[in-house]
Amino acid sequence: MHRNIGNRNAGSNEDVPLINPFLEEPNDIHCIEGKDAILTCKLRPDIPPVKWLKNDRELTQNEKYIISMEDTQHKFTIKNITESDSGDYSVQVGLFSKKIQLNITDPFLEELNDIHCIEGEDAILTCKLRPDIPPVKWLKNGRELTQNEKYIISKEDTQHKFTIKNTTESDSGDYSVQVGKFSKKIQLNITDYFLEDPYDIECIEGEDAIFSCKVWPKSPSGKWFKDDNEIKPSVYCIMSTVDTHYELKLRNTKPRDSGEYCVQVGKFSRKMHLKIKEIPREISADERNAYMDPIKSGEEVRQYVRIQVIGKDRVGKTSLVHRLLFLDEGKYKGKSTDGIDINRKCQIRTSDGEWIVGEVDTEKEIIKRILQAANIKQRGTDPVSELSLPIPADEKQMHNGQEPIQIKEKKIGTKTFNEHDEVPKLKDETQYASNTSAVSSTNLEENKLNMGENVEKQNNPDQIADSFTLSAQPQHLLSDKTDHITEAMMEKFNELILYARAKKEEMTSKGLIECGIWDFAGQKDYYASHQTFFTPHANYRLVADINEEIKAIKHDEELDFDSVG
Ligand SMILES: Nc1nc2c(ncn2[C@@H]2O[C@H](COP(=O)(O)OP(=O)(O)O)[C@@H](O)[C@H]2O)c(=O)[nH]1
Ligand SMILES: [Mg+2]
Repeated sequence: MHRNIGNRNAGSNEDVPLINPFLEEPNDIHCIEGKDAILTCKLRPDIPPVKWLKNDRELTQNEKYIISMEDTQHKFTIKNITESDSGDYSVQVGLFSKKIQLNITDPFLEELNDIHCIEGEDAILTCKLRPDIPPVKWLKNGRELTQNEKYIISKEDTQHKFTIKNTTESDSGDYSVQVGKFSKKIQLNITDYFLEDPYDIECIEGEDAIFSCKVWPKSPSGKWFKDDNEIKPSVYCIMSTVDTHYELKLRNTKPRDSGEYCVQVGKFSRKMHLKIKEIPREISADERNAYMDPIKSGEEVRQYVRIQVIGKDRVGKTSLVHRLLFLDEGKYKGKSTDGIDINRKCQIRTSDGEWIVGEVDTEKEIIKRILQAANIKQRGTDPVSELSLPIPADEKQMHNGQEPIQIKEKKIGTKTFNEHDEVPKLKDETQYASNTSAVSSTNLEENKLNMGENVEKQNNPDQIADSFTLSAQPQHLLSDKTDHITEAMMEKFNELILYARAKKEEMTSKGLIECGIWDFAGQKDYYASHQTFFTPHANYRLVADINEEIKAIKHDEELDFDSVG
């Protein structure tokens, strides 16, 4: 009978049972991934062969699908199910068929929450999962984490836990729990007590050093350490807390304060270094104070006007600067500027906006005075007696019979530059520097610029006390006297500081502001370097050749303004 019925022949009436073979309705199945799903149905005995289909396609027995039967109970087992096994199945007996839906059950019983934890604490990631689920995997940024000293995986009933011991900043990130094909994300945010870290400090001895940091509100109070020893408050070590700012102020630092410091807030700490730069012992207490006072008082305003002269090559920039500064145009032969020439021979009076041209600037003055000091010690004499000393015969010879030229600086302050002032040839200086008696005209020119233009031949006896002489010296004499030179310079140091200060005060009282005229080279080669010097605070003078068609110039300048010299 069974065989007859089983001898299927579509359309043949004798093969088709006329009564419903299903003894009861099959149920939809919910199954957890990784498990076996068993689709069952109760069928009458003596029925034609039973077919199992998925999405209307017949499934045959194999490793994955097992078809079995026990009395009236028919079973279709799907082994080790995955997400792809879910779908509409049906059991078909002749013309009768019933649907069974297989659902892969989400193993997660609840949604997961992101975790916030403070650095140093243990972070516990948890999730509730169905019982009877395939193995649970914990991952960070897509990579599986296995149990070790840092990570502890545990479970209690449906509650699964992943503990991260002693968290640090690097533990923060995207974690996920994976069960079969299902996974859920948990974001771990490690909250640091420190909102702003303290940073390393380098300062000069005598300055105050202040370490500061900002922490989360309600953080525990901070402790400060130096080289692992807790710092106790004193008049030199002041600790303070303002809102969530912690501060350690070390007053009047000494070189021995250098070292590693640490601030600890609860379990968290930050390390930082303090480096104290020592002031040379040779500098006296007064000088130190003179140096430290402005540092402590905050800032010193430098008033300086920068005028930048720009424009194409050979349009007359340098000529314009020379004219503005009353420089001897006869001497300027239209030689191209290399790079940038900075002319500091000009000051601006704030009271009436008057330009004062031709002042000797402080820096050059200081250099001259140092050279003066060096020269005096070389000769083993002081400036007053110097002129009365006879010039040694051999020295005279070196000058080809000329007297050594004594050069006097012009009086600083009031005298404006006179273009007819005689500019001496500093032949002796050149020899001093190059240790040779042959002097090229180029050297002469360079020395003139180095030493400042405001020099004239010494011919006024009233100014002898201030005079200095630069004369040729054989090399061996120079080396013997190096220590004396250093000594002389140190002696002069105090005087120089006083001079510079007086000069500054004088300028301030007269309302004078230093002004520098920056003459840029116009050749294209220099364009790249010019960008460095362009600043919105400078005053620009664009020079153009009016012989060129103005439209073309305008176009050119607009295009190239950023790269114009
Ligand atoms: N005709 C005329 N020539 C000038 C004028 N200004 C400068 N020059 C000449 O143009 C040439 C280039 O001048 P210079 O100042 O070196 O140009 P810079 O390259 O822009 O600095 C020199 O030979 C100057 O003598 C001017 O106003 N008129
Ligand atoms: Mg030029």
